[in-house]
Amino acid sequence: MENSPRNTVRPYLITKKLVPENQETPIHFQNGDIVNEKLFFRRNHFHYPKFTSSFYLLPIEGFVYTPKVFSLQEIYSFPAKAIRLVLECSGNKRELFEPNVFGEQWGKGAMSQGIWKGVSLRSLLQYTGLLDTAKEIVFEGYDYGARSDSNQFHHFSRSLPIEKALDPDTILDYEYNHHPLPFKHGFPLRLIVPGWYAMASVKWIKKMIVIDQEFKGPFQAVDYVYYPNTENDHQKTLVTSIHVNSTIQSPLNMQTLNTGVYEINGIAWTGTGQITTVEISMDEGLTWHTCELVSSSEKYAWVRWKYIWDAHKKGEYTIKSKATDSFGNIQPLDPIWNRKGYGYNAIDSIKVKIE
Ligand SMILES: Nc1nc2c(c(=O)[nH]1)N[C@H]1C(S)=C(S)[C@@H](COP(=O)(O)O)O[C@H]1N2
Ligand SMILES: [Mo]
Repeated sequence: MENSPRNTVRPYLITKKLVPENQETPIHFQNGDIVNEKLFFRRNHFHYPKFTSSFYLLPIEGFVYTPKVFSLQEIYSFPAKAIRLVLECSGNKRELFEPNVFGEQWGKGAMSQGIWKGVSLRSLLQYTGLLDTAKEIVFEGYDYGARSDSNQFHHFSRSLPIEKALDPDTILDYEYNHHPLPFKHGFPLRLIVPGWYAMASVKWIKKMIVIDQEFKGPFQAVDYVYYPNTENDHQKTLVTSIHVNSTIQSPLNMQTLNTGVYEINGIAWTGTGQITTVEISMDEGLTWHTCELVSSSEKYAWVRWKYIWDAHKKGEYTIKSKATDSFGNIQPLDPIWNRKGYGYNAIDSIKVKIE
């Protein structure tokens, strides 16, 4: 009876807000490398958009030689590319910043991973060309609404510098895990920008506009900016690449265990290169041990790691995990605090009690 399907308990999304829908992945209960669409985190600024996908067309205009409108059929007919990659919200782990910062109070699950498939943006731009003065490409989403800082309506729009837009791994995606892209994740077309925090991966693309200057829309020039100071905007920088990071999935924070041998496991990821090392500490960071990487370390994807822990001594322990990537980036001991709470990547830390 105990193992009958009726009694199988499955994890759910963790609800942060209902409208717009913001829910996180139960990341501690993901033990594979592919997150099912049902458990993929959802992050929206506005209501879901309403549009008719049967007449869907994608215009590319602005500073191009030949403005062009692509049909979905055309886009599906171009050579496709599938990439396993982490999408991580730049607000992931925001609730851990001290002092606390305003914004969605994400725990550790504003991230997921799966297989994204679509056409390189680069191939579409071959048909339009780019003028010499082209600087950035703006991606406008179908969704829109008012922001709390103005009563004007805005679409969710963001831009990419031409160089990143031409990276063959930057794709216009129409499939997730070998199925049509789910509506909530941007059907029929979403941008996927590997290695960058997920705000760059604009869902429900309405049109693309090539511009000859820096885009200043509020989701680029107000939000998704690191502001190091509380009082002023000095030294602000744009949020782009995913920081090297790791999360301990098991045991759980504040779990009580009996003495015994345990497998500590988790994930590590980065937007720059690949993960090279994950280390673990059982003594608040005094001594570190190298973990075994369970899956192969690929660009854009998370790597799973484990460490066998002989917990024979009773007491309270602080377990920490620290990842390093091939660019030599290492998770810092303390988070890099910023006013809007982006890019949290301090060494991951949990407490357990052995009794
Ligand atoms: N059109 C549109 N694209 C968007 C957003 C949005 O609100 N509207 N949110 C962005 C942010 S901040 C994140 S973290 C990811 C979330 O993607 P998901 O909902 O598919 O997980 O989408 C990005 N793209
Ligand atoms: Mo996000």
